[in-house]
Amino acid sequence: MSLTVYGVPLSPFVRKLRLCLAEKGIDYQLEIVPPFNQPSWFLDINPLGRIPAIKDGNFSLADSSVICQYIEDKHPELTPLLGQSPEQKATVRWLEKYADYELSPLTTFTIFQHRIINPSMNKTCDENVVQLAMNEKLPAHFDYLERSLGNAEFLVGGTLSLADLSFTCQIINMEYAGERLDEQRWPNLAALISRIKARPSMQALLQDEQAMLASLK
Ligand SMILES: N[C@@H](CCC(=O)N[C@@H](CS)C(=O)NCC(=O)O)C(=O)O
Repeated sequence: MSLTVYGVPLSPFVRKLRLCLAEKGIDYQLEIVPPFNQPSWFLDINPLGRIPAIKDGNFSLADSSVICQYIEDKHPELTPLLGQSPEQKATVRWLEKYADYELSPLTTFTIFQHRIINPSMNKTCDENVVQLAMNEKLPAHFDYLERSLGNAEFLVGGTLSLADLSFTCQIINMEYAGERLDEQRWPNLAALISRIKARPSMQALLQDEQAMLASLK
């Protein structure tokens, strides 16, 4: 097996990459590298010290979006996840970026961080910032994404893409921290999350993540 993914299972960005590989049917090995105190060889791959990164033969690369794009370009014969037409490709990139840069500061780096990571490191959970993220900041994003999805089965082009995976990966970290998207208010998004979570690619990962989640709790 020549492809190695570096990271930890609970990271939404690692999860996104692993889903991308699973949906394309690409084998890889996961080598655990935490998001802090990384060895110097890892900082040679990503001087920013962020996970995931990969090694594919002699080639190393960092950043989940860049890696998924590389995998898509390298294996055009496998299930495409980045759209078909220029418009679809641009929209997938936009929504992936939206999830990674607009949702993650709230779902992962606020709610998951305070409720799960902080207590595991003997730091306090600031419930005020969690409530602010959940009740004041996230709803406008969910409104936008609910409108973008409409009654469609997937966010872009009627087929699974990295837009759906990136969004759902962020929601999973929020759910691990005890919060759920209100299905009365955002019914289409809630249904999308259920569909993506039911996929075999996701089911396999979620089982894999439970042990690590339990150890943090
Ligand atoms: N844009 C990056 C974000 C990766 C990221 O922020 N990963 C977190 C873990 S969820 C991390 O490694 N944080 C450590 C740090 O920022 O020092 C990607 O998509 O790969």
